[in-house]
Amino acid sequence: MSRLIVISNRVQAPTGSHSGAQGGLAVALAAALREYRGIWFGWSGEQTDEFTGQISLQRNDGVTTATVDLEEQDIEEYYNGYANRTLWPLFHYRIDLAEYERGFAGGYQRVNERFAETVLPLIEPDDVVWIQDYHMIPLAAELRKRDCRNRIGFFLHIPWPPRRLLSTLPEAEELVRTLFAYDLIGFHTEEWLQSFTDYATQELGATLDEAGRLLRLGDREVQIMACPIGIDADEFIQAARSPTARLTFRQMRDSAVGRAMIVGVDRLDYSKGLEERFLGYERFLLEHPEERKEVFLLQIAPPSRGTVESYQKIRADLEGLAGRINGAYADLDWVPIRYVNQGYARDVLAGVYRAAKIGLVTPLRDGMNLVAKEYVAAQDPEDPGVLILSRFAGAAAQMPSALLVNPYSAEDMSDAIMQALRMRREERIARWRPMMDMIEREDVLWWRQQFTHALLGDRAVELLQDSDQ
Ligand code: ADQ
Repeated sequence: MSRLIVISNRVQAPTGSHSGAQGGLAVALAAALREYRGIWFGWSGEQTDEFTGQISLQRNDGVTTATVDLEEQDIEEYYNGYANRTLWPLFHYRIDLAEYERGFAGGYQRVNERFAETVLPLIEPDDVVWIQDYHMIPLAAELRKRDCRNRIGFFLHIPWPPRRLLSTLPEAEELVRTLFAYDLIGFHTEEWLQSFTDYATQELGATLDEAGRLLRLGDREVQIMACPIGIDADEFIQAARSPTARLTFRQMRDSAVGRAMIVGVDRLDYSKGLEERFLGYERFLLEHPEERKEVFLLQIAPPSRGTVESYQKIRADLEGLAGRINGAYADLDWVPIRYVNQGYARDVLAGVYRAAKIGLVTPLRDGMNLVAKEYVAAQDPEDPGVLILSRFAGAAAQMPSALLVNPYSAEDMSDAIMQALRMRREERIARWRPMMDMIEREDVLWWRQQFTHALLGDRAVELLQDSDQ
């Protein structure tokens, strides 16, 4: 009987409750695995002295996970190196931060070979394989070298960079060639898909069919699709109605003492445009002195990837900036920025979102951005807040009724904050409704169905029937 094998860098065993801090992706993949049965394979997050390929199998809440430990050099070169210091900045258009080191590239290749060796015995002839994200681009090619004939799909969660930027990567050509080992490649938006086809056709001489959905290179043919990820809308709406969310909402409104709260929630990452956001908010305070004590910005940003230097720097820079702005504007009874460095459970976040009059989501570049969708989903339909959204987030393509801004322009952000504060209830509802409809329609279930159905074709139905038995 065929199953779905999901492979990603990190594996998150489901917790089975919305009070945890699980992201939408983990929830979505766990749900797909429950539906199609199967296994979720990846790195345990643990370090071992020497790589052995020994798999630890676990079953949690209906999902089987299979994880392996990596040795120190693997973690340094593959994860901290090529994934976080080379591909992540490059794919977010930050070639100024990208580090091109042969050692990183070699480690990335080695770990992908190790993953291929390790996971191969778990894959049965009828299984379909779904590989996630930029950590694992060459994995299908490595599996094919080991004679794996299964259908294999790949989904990229981050942007695909424009051709000219990608060309700066020494291994670009090789890396893109390995993608032709897949049967299907998914991106969040048409923009990322087009950047990919642009590189494949212009640099490698691949050809595209008339519909723009099938790329050919030599004897390989790969189907491509734009398939925007959604949130688990039902679960999030439920979380927003939970007692914890209600309590948080009341606490936040009480502590706001009648002031309008603006909220930002992001992993502490340079792609999220946090410094630019603070500067945009500072511009607003400067241009509108009469509004100063009427608002405050709550920025929630738990640190991530703390071992990478650029992440230590952004943390220090942001603390410095928040301190400077608070120093310049704070008064006895008001602090303009509340900056919080920790993660919160989803029902607490839902209460925070709902209490905020403005959701400020201004990444400089983002594959999708789920916070934008969560903010909208948590709003009171009778009195929703306003979403200010970067036009460089993948989510902007699906949410044209948000206030779209250029996050590089402090003036643009300042104007949008003013517009949001002045916006009447009717307009807020008129802008919110179509976003909410889209979030409910194109939720995370829809996303994985779109992808798995394209990957499996008619077999999707068969697999579902099998899993019912
Ligand atoms: P991320 O870069 O992690 O994901 P995003 O899509 O915004 O970005 O998702 C972040 C998730 O983490 C959200 O579900 C959010 O609620 C949660 N989160 C953030 N801060 C938190 C906090 N302080 N406490 C608790 N939870 C917090 C990558 C890509 C995105 C893409 C997703 C999914 O970079 O562009 O949308 O994958 O494909």
